[in-house]
This record gives sequence, C-alpha cells and structure tokens, in this order.
Amino acid sequence: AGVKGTDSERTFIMIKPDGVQRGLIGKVVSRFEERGYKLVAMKTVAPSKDLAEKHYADLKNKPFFPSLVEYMSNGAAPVVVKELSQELIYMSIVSVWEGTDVIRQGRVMLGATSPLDAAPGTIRGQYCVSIGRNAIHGSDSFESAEKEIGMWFSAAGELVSWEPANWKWV
Ligand code: RTP
Repeated sequence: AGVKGTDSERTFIMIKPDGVQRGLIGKVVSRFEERGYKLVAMKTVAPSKDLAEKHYADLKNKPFFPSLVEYMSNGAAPVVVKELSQELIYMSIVSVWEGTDVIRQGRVMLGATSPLDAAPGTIRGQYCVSIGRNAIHGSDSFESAEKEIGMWFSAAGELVSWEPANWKWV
C-alpha cells in the first residue's frame, strides 16, 4: 500500500456491481482524480465466490455474509452486465489510488457504510440508499490496503508508478 503517511500511500477502491450497473464509474474516478489522487491501477473483474469470500473474510460470521458474497461474485444482483453463454456475470472495477492520506480520505469520500448515515456530498450519501447496495468499497486501514491490493492485483506489472505533468501544483 505504498508508504504509510507519505504522498505515496496507496488504497484499494472497488466499484461494486451496483455502482458499475448504475453508471457511477466515471463519477467515482472523477472525484478521486479531481481531489488530487493518482490512479496507479485499474481493471474490471468478475470475481469468483472464493475471491469474494476472501475479500470479506472478516465478516464471515455476519448474517448477511452469504448474500454479500453472492452479490459480489455471481449471485443476486437484479441486473445483467454481460451475457456469456447464458451465464450472467456481475462486474466490478478494482483500482488503486495513491496520494497523501488517501486511505483515510478515501473512506471519508465514500461516506458511512450505511448510505442513510452517509453525509450528503459523499459518494454513498449522494448516490445510494441501501447498505446492501452501497456502490463502493475502500480499504479501512493501511493493513487492509496492503492485503486487498495484494489480493486483487499482481505486484508485477499491474501497478504503475507515473508522474502527472501538473503534480507539483496539487
Ligand atoms: P466496505 O468494506 O464494502 O468498504 O464496507 P465497510 O467497510 O464500510 O463496511 P463493512 O462493515 O466492512 O461491510 C462490508 C459490506 O457488507 C455489506 N453490509 N451489509 N445487510 C447488512 O446489514 C450489511 N452490513 C454490511 C455492505 O455492502 C458493506 O459495504
């Protein structure tokens, strides 16, 4: 997750299937870009059940865990992204963002887990009303960011360090 507490700190941000379905990819990307954060990795994923379970392993004893995993991998979303041999695929976007305090600020920009508690102007507070369809995930600590970036991206080649031309002005 880069170097904690420096301008090379990194966080993991996922636009969940409902966020993708609702056309929020650009809005999320814009908010992070315009804030002054740097996109260092991004790809589409249709995760396996195993990967979704691994990502949310901390929640495995929660009553909503099976439906959460189902929704994140291949299950319960009421909409279709892509049809492949009649099989419905739910797609998410996973990304890594870099910059000063990006882990904590990313969570602030997302808003509270329950969109009904999320401040207006946050992503969830502006676009969502349901905790089970809260559009986006962001790492909640440096340790989570390290773990999640490692889980969703391969270190070799998928993360790119680069310098925006106007970097010194942010
Ligand atoms: P996330 O990991 O997705 O960023 O969310 P979070 O840290 O804000 O919240 P967490 O407690 O880790 O919960 C993970 C995701 O589980 C779903 N959830 N559903 N039905 C429910 O009561 C319930 N509670 C949580 C949400 O999609 C939440 O983002």
